[in-house]
Amino acid sequence: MAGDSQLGAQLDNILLVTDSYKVTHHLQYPDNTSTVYSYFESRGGKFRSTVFFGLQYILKRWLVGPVVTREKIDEAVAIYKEHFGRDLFNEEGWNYILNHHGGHLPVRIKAIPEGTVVPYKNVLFTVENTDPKCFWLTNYLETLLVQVWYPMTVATNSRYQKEIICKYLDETADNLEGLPFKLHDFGFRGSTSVESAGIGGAAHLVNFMGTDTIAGIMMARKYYACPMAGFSIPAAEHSTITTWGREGEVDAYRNMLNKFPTGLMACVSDSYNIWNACDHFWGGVLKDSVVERGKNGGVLVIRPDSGDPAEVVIKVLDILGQKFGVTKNTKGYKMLPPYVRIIQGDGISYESLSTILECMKVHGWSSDNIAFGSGGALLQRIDRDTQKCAYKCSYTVINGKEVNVFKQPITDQVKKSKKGRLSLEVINGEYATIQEGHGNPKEDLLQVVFENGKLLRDFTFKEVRANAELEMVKKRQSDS
Ligand code: AOY
Repeated sequence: MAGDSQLGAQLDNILLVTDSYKVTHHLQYPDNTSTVYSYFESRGGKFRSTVFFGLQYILKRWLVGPVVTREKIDEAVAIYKEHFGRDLFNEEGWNYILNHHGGHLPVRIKAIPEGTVVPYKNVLFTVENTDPKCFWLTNYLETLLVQVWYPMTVATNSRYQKEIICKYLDETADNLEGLPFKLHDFGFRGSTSVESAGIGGAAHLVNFMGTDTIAGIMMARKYYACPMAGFSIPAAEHSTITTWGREGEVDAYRNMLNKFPTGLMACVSDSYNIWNACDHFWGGVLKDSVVERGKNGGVLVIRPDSGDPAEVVIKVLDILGQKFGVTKNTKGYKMLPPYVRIIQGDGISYESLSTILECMKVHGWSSDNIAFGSGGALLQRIDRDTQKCAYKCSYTVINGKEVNVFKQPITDQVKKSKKGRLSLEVINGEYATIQEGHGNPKEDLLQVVFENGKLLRDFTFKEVRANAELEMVKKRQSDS
């Protein structure tokens, strides 16, 4: 039992990664059911389009290869017997997969390529059993597969923030060059687990290149063949400043300049009085050192971390502008000298970004002076309802007869589901889900990514990023 814990738990037991009630569902379908076909969609939600991302991680982590073994079946038998107080587990069905499929799951999963941006209310992936005896397996997998809502929703939320920043750079900056580093992931500590931080961190990196969430980098490396998906810089936290004592604040800042004499360096500056820190320390006692550091290509990034974000950002920019001077860029907006920038990492969300950037614009400041950090709102302040993610059966074969199935609750039209076999096509330049098997297979954008235990498509992070890139960025890249 090498690798097993004290309780003899089989690691990664797919038989146990489901909701309890699903363990009883093989007994509930009509007699002679031979196919169950289900699909996943965003039924609506906060953002009109979703970035599809993260299914490949789930497939590689849980479904690829001979994932059913004698030991896992034995463990599931014992666990479910105790859990329900009786024998309900489909031991025969799982034994069949072990004996007739070598433990490979007899299902086919078709999905839109990862990184694709699809309007909500369209099919994103479909699942069906490939062995008629395993009709019950399709929805046994729902619990695990629907967890794709998380990476998909983080990638979507992050991309909508990229759209906002892009718009303001387009209006107030010389170019869009800085965009990939304008929203830095601060969310590791606010995540519910290292695994979640990895998944969410990687999802943010679909759109951006800056992160402090190392777990996200490791996830992109292992599951999406990306050697280094994200970058960071030396930066202070409050402890590295406050340990110098209140009287030692300026010495702490001077030490930062000395220890990091070149390149980008960020310093949180609100430990006591952000106005004083900008006015009398960075722009006063330390000003010559900051300017000198600039001559070696150094960039000091000042980080306020409290107060009303929009107000604080404007006031910090005004103080730094007075102290270090300002120039006007090609669009007529104010720029600090190239060796001083700011990063706002407190209170950043999809909602607050527009407020801050609009406030900067109104006050004549280019958005190129600032970068943002986001933690809780980026990786945690979302749920499955943010994009109303759901997995529903739309087609079945019973007694050899094909049946289109759906739900249509009188109490909620939003919960109405699609009917029949589905294909995702572009019609008149727009994504459309074709129902009831009426789609044209040649036009179907859903690709088989998994079949009978094998991964059939392996997307690289580079492909995912290219698929998710903003239209404005793609246009600028093709123009130049
Ligand atoms: N990191 C840019 C690099 C990162 C951070 C991480 C929570 C950074 C801060 C910074 O400049 O200030 C986790 C809070 C901050």
